[in-house]
Amino acid sequence: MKIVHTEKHRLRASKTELSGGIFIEPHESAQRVEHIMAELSKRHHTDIVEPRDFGLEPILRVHDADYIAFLQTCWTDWQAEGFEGEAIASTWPSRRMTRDGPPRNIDGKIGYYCLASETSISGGTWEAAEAAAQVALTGARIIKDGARCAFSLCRPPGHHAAQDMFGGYCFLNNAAIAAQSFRDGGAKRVAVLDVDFHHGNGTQAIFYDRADVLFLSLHGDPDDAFPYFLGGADETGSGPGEGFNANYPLPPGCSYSTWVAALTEAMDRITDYAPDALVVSLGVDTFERDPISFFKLSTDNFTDYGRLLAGLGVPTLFVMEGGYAVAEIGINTVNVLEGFESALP
Ligand code: Q9C
Ligand code: ZN
Repeated sequence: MKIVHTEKHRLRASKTELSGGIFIEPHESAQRVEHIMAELSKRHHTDIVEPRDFGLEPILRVHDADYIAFLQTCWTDWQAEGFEGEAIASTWPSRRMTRDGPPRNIDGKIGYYCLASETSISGGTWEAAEAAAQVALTGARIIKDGARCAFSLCRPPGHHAAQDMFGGYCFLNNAAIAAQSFRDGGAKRVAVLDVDFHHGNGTQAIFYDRADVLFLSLHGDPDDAFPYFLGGADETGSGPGEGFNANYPLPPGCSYSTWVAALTEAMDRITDYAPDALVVSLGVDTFERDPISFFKLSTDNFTDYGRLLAGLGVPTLFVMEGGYAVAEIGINTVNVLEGFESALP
């Protein structure tokens, strides 16, 4: 399958992640893509293409204009304030603090647009995020032009980013931007299946009141896992979107058999929906040795569920999300893609 990749992901090079009360080296690093590219090359996947530039318009179909302006100017504004470190939110419009709109000061503004403070913004973050969205859009175009599947190797990831919020290592919702571009290109119904360990809160929020995009997510129970404040099984959509959102929260220690039972249920929902295109938010942080997650998938399990996904018979765009066991991220990711390709007719 075609793989969309750009070296511009390296522009996302934040030096800090707030974790357990200290600053650590970010889990979400350039090495992740390096390992995936190395494994693709080792296993002779050579059909690698650069993203095209679709401009800001398809990004603005998903994200609010004031949020995009914030991302573009955040680092400059932060430096202009005289702050020494990277841009990190520390105050939010939380419960019982409901004054409307973003404040003028960047220290307040960043809190307005932030959902979790582990994610710092530094120089190049906007440029890398924008390039990752183009990687997703290019993958969608490859499928629109007739390919059965494609892999958009997005970095930074996207599924935690909502219309006007960043966090969880995400800035622009690559999968949602791709899904919306399928709709704008004539697809009647699109499904987004999120198999990252974490709930795709951003994607859910973006499509929650819509019936034209079915969102399904398998993830660590939000009682136990980030992002904590969304991802319950009782979140089924609102208004015209009622019945078009499906969450499968799963417990600590979740085995592959439990996980794949939920996947089978989600796949049945997709089959009933009969979408014209499928976007898979592909996080491989479900791996048993992932440093920040608690599912127990083995390397072979990734090949297995890749095969199962091909059985849906729907044109499929894989969009890279999380996965932090860096030494194995390439093997696990390429296993999904090869499992999928091996089961195509
Ligand atoms: N101490 C994605 O997988 N919380 N994002 C980390 C670790 C944030 C994960 C806590 C996890 C974000 C795309
Ligand atoms: Zn994740």
